[in-house]
Formats: sequence, C-alpha cells, structure tokens
Amino acid sequence: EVNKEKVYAAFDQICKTKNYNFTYGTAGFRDHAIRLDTVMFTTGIIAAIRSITHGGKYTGVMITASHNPPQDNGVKIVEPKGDMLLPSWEPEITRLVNLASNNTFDAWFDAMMDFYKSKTTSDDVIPHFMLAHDSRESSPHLLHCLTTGVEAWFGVNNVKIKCHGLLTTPQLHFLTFLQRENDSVKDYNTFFQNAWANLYKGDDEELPFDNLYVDTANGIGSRQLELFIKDWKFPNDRIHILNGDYQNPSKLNIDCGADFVKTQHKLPKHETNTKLSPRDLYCSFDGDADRIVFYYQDSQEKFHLLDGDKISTLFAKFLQKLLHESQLGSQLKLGVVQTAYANGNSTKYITDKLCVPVSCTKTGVKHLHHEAQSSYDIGIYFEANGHGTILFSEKFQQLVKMNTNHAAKKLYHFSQIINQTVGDAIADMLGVLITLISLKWTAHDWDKEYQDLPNLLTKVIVPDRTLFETTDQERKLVKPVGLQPKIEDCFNKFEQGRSFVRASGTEDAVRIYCECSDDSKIKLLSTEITELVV
Ligand code: NG1
Ligand code: ZN
Repeated sequence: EVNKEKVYAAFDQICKTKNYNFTYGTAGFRDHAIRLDTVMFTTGIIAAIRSITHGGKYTGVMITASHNPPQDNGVKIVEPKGDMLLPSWEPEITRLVNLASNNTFDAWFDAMMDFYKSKTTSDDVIPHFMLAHDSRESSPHLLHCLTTGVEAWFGVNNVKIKCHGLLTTPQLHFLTFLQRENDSVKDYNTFFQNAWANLYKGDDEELPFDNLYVDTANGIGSRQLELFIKDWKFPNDRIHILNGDYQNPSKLNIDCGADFVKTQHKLPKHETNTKLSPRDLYCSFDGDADRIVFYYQDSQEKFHLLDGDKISTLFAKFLQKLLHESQLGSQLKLGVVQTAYANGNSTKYITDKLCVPVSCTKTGVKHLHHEAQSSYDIGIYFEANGHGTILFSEKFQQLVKMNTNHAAKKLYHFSQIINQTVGDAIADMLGVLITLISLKWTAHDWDKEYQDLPNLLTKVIVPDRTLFETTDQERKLVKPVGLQPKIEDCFNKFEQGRSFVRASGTEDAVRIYCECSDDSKIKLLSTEITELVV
C-alpha cells in the first residue's frame, strides 16, 4: 500500500520546481540541473514501476547530460535488456513529470496512482533498479531527489536500489543487462579486458600507430578508462589520457570532447600541447563516454576527422573480410545503418565499393538500434557524431560457434569486444584499435578509403520549430508547405549538392545540413538554405 502522507511529505520537501514543462526525448529528460528536482522524484518511481512490469528485474537509471555544459543534467531509464526505455512509455512519463511541476500534489498523486495500478497486478513483486551518475556537481543531489521519491512511494523495505555511484552511461547499460546484484564496474572491465586478450597477441604485435591519445572531455570517461587500462593487455606507455580532470566538473566538455571535435573540426584544448606526429592516433569521448570520434594530423599539420561514419565503414570493411574468410558470408547478412547526417561519400563507399547494404533511419540511436536489430545479422550503426555500436544476431552467435576456422573464431571474439546494449566509447575504442591492428592500417590508411564531401551543419532559432515536419527519414520537409521544392532547387545548383532541414529533438532550434563537392561553395549553399528557412 502506498502511504499518501509519506509521499506528500517527501514531495513537499523535494519538488520545488513549478510551472515548467519537460519532455522525455531521445536523450531522456535534460535541463538546467536546478530545475530537475521534480523530474527526478517522478522518474525514479516510474523506473521502479517499469521493473515491476518486468516481474521485478533490474531496470537502470542514469543521471547525466552527456555533452551538455556543466550546469545541465538529465536522467534516462534503461530496460532490463540494457536498451533504452520502451518508446511507448515516453509520453506517459512526460505527462506525469509535468503534472508534478504544473499541478497540485493531489492531481499528481492520483495520476501516478492510476498509472501504477494500470501497470501492476499484484503487490508481491519487489521492484529492483540500478543507479549511476556522471561526474557533474549536481548529480549527488539529484540522486537524492530520486531515491527520496522511490522510498516514500514503495517504503524503504519494498524496493531494491543498487547504487553504482560514478559510471559511464554504457557501463550502466551493460550492468543492467547482466542483471546481477553483486556485479560492479570490475565485472564490466574484466569482460572487455578478456575479450580484448582473445584478439590481441601482445608484445610481438606491431602497432600501426605510435601513441594513442584519449581526450576524455574532463568527464567520467577519464576515471573509468584509468581503471580499465590498469589490467588491460596493452603497452601502457603508448596510451595517454588528455583532459582527464573529472574532479573539476566546471571543466566538463569545455573546449574538448567528441562533440567539440566533431562540430569544430579541430583538436581539443589540453594543457600539455605535445607535438603531434602523423603516426599518433587521437580520439575524444563525450561527457558520459557513450560517443567517440577519432582523428589525426598529417605531416602538413592538417587535421583529419575519423567520425562515426568512418568508424562504421572501418567495421564494415573488416567484418566483411572476416565473413568472407570464414565462408559465412552467404549465410549472415551484414549491413550498415545511418541517418541523413551521414556524409554522402560514406554511403556511396559502403554501397558501391564494399557492396554492403545501407539503411537510413531518423535521428536518435533508438531508431538506428531497432533497424540494425531487425534487418541484419551483423548490424553496424553509428550516428555521424560517433554514437553507435554493432548488433550481432542469435543466428550469428550460433553459426560462428559451430565453425572452427580461424576467421569464424575471430568474428566471435570480435563480437565480444563490442557493447551491444548501446554505443560505448571504451568498447568502440577497443573495436577500432583491434581492427586497425588486424588490418595493419595507420590512421591515414583508414582515412584514405574515401574522402568526406565538404559539409556544414548549422542551426537557426525560429519562432516555432514544431512547424517543421519531415518525411522520408527526415530527409524532406512536408511543412511548411512549399519550402522543400525551394530547398531542392537551391542545392541542385551545386555539384553533388544535398541539404535537409529538420527541427532538433534536443534543442529549441532547426538544424540545417548541407554538403557539396566544392569546399569553397559550402558556405554559400548553407547561407542560401538558411535564408529560405528563416
Ligand atoms: P537532435 O538535437 O534531435 O538533432 C542530437 C544529435 C543526435 C543524437 C541526439 C541525442 C545531431 C545532428 N543530432 O539530436 O545525433 O545524438 O542529439 O543526443 O548530431
Ligand atoms: Zn553521451
């Protein structure tokens, strides 16, 4: 039985934000941390109810705002299988959170009670959930808001909360997937260290790069990577963590990290400016380490970005080779999933050169994940910004285990190095490194497979972004009526021109993407499209 007085007392103590609307979007709830008290209070109870609907299995709750600035924070719920909250729950959770900030306690309580009763059939199931947070200053307080709500609703003894403290987002997904009460980050580390050890030959393996520099955005990724590399079979003197000051949350994501590098097309800032050599490989994590991009500088000191599209193509090339060598190519379907933001030349390379099928979905990893899962035995998906992973089907697992040839074994071990629950900077880093080592490819070898078309991603603020409606996986506008033909007329004037416009799902802005073959004309194309939009 829910004790209404107790819930009221806790609600009254925690929920201070009033008259404010939140949306559970692609990245869960995200906002300025000072506004998130009510959100946390309600979200925890809902994560527990979600656990009950799964018969008491662990759900996960991650407190993070990824690449957002230090003053922001956010929260998202993870399903027991390690994937993101079932999309059909998003409108419900949005409605309930907004009742808490825009209505009376009674109205919120009644709606929560109705929801609770509609989802639970007996009082016997004890909800279980796992919690973790990134390195933001506001995280411990928000965690307190969340647990206070849950304990008031269920009673301290009728809910099991396992708090992992500091973790990266993908670590929390992975531990939720394992569903084991006593597992910790150690188990995550052992799992991926072992997977690596099955593929990496050790000291006699020649590395196709001199040093590996990892920019961890002054976020939680730095602490977790430090822990990981302690028992990682890899020459320690070759790996260097940059921007690792996670204990100073005001530096999080500032002038560094995957988002900075991808959007600015330049090196992140860091204290000791070591001289870059073309033989060195660089990568950047984002603030919660679920994204990664690579890059290097050539001998002319030109910066080369190896983003999510390049990671996809690298994996496609490597896995196709292994499929061929293992003679499983005809039985297992390999494919790549992208969004409209993928560089046109990456799509061309995968389709025309590798002859691997490509699907395009809407923005947001849940769409890519779903497509990779439903269409392929090996489904590689990455957003251009570096968020992605590879999914291996049940059929894949069976076939590679039955085959004893070397390539099939390698395929199996490679599938173990990948965190299949969600994009994971650490696991993806391992995947890229082992691929480069196996192919004996330098960063330049990787990069020269195809050349990115010059492109520009910008955003504009419009009075009402909801007026922008799209179709064809967001590649075309249906509203405002008449705008799409004008956009097409405009980009068709440019060689290999392409452009699309869509409302952002995470910011109050409209995004404009442009690409064309001529570097000197990309700004012009972008300006012309912007003039049509505003
Ligand atoms: P929106 O704001 O809907 O474009 C952004 C990223 C997505 C995804 C989400 C969630 C771009 C163009 N968009 O979405 O790829 O990562 O944030 O974090 O990078
Ligand atoms: Zn992130």
